[in-house]
Amino acid sequence: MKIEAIDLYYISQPLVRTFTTSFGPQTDRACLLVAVHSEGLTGWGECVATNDPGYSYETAVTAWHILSDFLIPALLNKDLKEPADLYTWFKYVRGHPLAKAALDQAAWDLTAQRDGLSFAEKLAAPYPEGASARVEVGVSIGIQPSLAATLELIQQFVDKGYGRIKLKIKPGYDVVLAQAVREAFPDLIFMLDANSAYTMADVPILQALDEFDLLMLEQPLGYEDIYRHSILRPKINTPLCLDESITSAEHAHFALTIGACDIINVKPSRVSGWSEARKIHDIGVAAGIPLWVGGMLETGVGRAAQLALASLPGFTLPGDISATERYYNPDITAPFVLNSEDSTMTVPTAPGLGVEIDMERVTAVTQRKVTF
Ligand code: OSB
Ligand code: MG
Repeated sequence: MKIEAIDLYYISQPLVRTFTTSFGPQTDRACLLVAVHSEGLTGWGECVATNDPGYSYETAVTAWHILSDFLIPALLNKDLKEPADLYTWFKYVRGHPLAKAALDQAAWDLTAQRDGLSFAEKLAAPYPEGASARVEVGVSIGIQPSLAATLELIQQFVDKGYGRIKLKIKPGYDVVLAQAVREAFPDLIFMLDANSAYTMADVPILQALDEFDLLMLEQPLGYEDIYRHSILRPKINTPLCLDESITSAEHAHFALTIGACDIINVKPSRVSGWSEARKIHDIGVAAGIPLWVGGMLETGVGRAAQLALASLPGFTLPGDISATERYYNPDITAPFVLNSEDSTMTVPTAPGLGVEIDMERVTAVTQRKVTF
């Protein structure tokens, strides 16, 4: 497929509710969209880099630079056969996985449409089990102004049908939170995400979390520090999950080899895209560890592709793929809704991403658009 033109959008949408993590609060969510045109088809991708370099060193502005000055020129006029071709063309650009993943997503969407397959069917092609029709999901809750507000919000999401709750923690707001939640909800399946806010000096705090029967503890230590997670792991009983530290299949392999984690949160954006995410899926399955698909407050464009990834057989734990209306209302696509009876979301089945994009809404939230 000859890549004829690419549109790049900088959009910003208000969040339904402020999302606070150990990095700070977020009230509006910027992101980039790419639309890749070839042979009468358009593939869409979302770049989840945001306003600040808290989670990743990339921001929407650095991703705009990397996409427009390097990645888009490297893709234009190329003959795309399969999405993995992108890794060859992008190889000379070091890092910048979030920028790369946007075009990777669009390449999967485009080639899946060409093949008459849904994104999920195309991703699941190597597996005899195929893609699942529904995937289990949970909800990620930011740091709230008070414990009472947190408990109330958990109750609201439980009432909506969410079967797994994730809570953000930071030093000073950890044991007290876990204790209050466990007391109020004795049977709740919940987990904590520290976003790298702790060090080895905090081991006693992390050990104190053992008694709350957490599903897992996500990324307590430094974002580049796979090694110290391997030192921490035998010191705590809570299953340890890595997010930020796993930036490639190579690092997933390394982490499992040295015993740095029990579980991996696979975010396609964090690892340069869906081909690499699938490699990590295969490494995790071979190692016999549970996997789940992480989120970055995606719009419906990114959510559709996350659902496709989560439909692969190795994703056995609920993903951070909550209904889009909890972040954006309206969103730039038709909303993805929770199947409240079993805390699942339905994987799109139409060719490609299989989601309807509301171009009027895209135009309304676009701050900058360039066509290459
Ligand atoms: O660490 O998983 C994270 C959101 C933005 C950046 C990092 C993270 C998150 C979430 C939200 O936890 C997941 C979601 O609901 O999309
Ligand atoms: Mg995380």
